[in-house]
Amino acid sequence: MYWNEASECRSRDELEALQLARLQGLVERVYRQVPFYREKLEQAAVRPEDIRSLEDLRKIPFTTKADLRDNYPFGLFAVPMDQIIRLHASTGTTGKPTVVGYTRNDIEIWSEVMARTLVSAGAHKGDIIQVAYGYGLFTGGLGVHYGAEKIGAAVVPVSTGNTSRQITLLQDFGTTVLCSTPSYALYLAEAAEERGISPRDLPLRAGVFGAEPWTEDLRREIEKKLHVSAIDIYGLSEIIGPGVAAECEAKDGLHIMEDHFLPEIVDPETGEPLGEDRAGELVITTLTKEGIPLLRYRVRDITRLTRARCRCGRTTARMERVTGRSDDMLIVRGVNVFPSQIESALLRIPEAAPHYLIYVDRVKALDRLEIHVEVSEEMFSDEIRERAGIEKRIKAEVESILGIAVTIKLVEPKSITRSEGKAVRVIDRREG
Ligand code: DLL
Repeated sequence: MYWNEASECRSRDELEALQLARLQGLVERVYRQVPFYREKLEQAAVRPEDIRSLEDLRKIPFTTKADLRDNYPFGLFAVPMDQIIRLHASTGTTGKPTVVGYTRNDIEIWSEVMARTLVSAGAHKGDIIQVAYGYGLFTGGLGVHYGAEKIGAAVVPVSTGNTSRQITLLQDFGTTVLCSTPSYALYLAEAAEERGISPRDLPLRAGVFGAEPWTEDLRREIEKKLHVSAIDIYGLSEIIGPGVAAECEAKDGLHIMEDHFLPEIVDPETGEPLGEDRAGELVITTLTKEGIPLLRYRVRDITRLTRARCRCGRTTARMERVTGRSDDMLIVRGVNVFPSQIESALLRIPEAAPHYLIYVDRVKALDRLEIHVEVSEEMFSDEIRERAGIEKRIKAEVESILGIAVTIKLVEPKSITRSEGKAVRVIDRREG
């Protein structure tokens, strides 16, 4: 099922011709309207007419999150403020948030790409879509909301939190599609179970999950517990919000909405473009956005691209599920560690609950990784000997994946704070 077959299934030649025309228009526009870009392009000795093919994209300098922060709040906007009808912002870990502005046309494009996303996840008119992403400056809630309205579904704008109410709505309204972070979906499934409600008895059919990295194992766990087909959706506020890429029923990579977002993969260290199927940092150029268009934006997420035809019939490039970010990748004793690797290991141990928290400390100049893992109620009350056995098995599993020594600490069920939005998985207590 497609929302917009003409756009999602164009021939590659047609698509690339459209991308080039849009790219040329974009460079021309920002050169004229955004002093920051004019200066950057001039420094690189690139003029709009130098963009003659998609390969010429490489001549354009990158834009980074630091550029957005330096031009806080509206310095990179490409239209007068009276053309902006919405502002969103993402909370940075340091300093000022990054602010994005949307024109009416940007909101239309966002609704369009979210409509494609939801239909590709199996939603349609007549569905009851419970939006448990946060509404507010975060793009998750309103982004999904507009897409759901566009396809003609009934939207339940419940936002995050109030788990009891979420469950009541799932039951009473007969929600058919749930949209939330994957960690919250798992939490909801467990909370429902605790209240003696079996998701099997609910009409819920599909889950549209994203906003944080998750694994194939977690997908299986959520699908089993919530009794849904779980689809991965991807996006970031700087580019538009959710709606940048989404899985189809084949669940074999996320289709990038390539007529609006031009993807590249580069080496995170050198910035050199990498070929098809090589893992590296995602870079996106927004081809159609008016409010805050971005040229070659360094997304920091690590993935790889394929342009091989998908069996769903869409012709757009697919990105592999994001395993982590180049900047929140942990380096522990010189080894690169992604929280998702630890999650996969835990999900292979039946006694371990997929709730965990990774502490990184530096003890006598040596990095230490301690992972707190929740166990089931029965296991926790088991004898010390049995618990030691489980700890040992988890340790062996994690160490075999990471290749470094870790300490495992089993903690009481429900003792790790649940998140309603993005899960906090890492507490890095190292100095400097
Ligand atoms: O998280 C937008 C969004 C909302 C996406 C709802 C999907 C669903 P930001 O708050 O700007 O925007 O965070 C963007 O979150 O660069 C990734 O690191 C991470 N992220 C988003 N989706 C996924 C995903 C929204 N499916 C940052 N898998 C991105 C892995 C994801 N990471």
